Amino acid sequence: MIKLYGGGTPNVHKVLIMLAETGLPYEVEHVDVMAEQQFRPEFVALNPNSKIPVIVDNDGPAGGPHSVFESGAILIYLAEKTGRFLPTDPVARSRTLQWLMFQMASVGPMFGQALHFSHAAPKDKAGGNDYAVHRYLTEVRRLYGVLERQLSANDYVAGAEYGIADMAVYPWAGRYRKHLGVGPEEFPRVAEWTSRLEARPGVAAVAGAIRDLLRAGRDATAQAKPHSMDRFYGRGRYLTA
Ligand SMILES: N[C@@H](CCC(=O)N[C@@H](CS)C(=O)NCC(=O)O)C(=O)O
Repeated sequence: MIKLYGGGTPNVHKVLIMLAETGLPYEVEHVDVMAEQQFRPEFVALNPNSKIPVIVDNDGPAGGPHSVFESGAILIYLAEKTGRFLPTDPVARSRTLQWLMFQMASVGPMFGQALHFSHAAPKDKAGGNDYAVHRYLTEVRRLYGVLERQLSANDYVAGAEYGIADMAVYPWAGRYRKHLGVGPEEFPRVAEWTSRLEARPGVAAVAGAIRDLLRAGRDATAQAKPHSMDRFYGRGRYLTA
């Protein structure tokens, strides 16, 4: 049995999709990041970086429990465990890992900042956040353009086959388009790829679970103490772990 420590976030969504696609038995433990549960010693022991998702595989490579943090590393671990969604052919494998790293290094962080400054950040003294909003939304649109070109030449993000690179990109580029003010007609191949992924039984199977986790996250945000919000958003007052 695999335990997924998570909540309603795109990085957790990737792992839920992989678990559903592979059919591995799993259970979810909700970590309320708005209540600072990610800083509890037992969680820090699993992820020194205090972020979700984390998995613990009770049937790990050495026979006992094995924990993995960072969603990209979790996807690779589960792909290697099951022999699925990461090609063994060296060329196709290298391409999948390149696009997975592109998601981890660019799509996730930049979309995250764009959403933060568009929807969550308090206004500055002049009543806005124009510089930050433009900087990150410009980068988001550039990244959509990269994906559009790639998906115009290939059925899936890393080439001809569906795999962990699609699972990593979809929860961000597929699901947050509207929140980022990007119309479906702007990047039609990305929109078509999104619909194709959403028709997959594995992706559809976890849509309800991620909605429930997102709702729990919204409720937790509404109840979060100002101190926890400052810490979660890294507002500079709590520099120690
Ligand atoms: N690169 C990490 C990012 C994980 C991440 O940012 N998780 C957020 C979810 S919103 C989190 O746990 N934040 C809690 C915090 O920053 O205190 C991954 O892909 O796993």
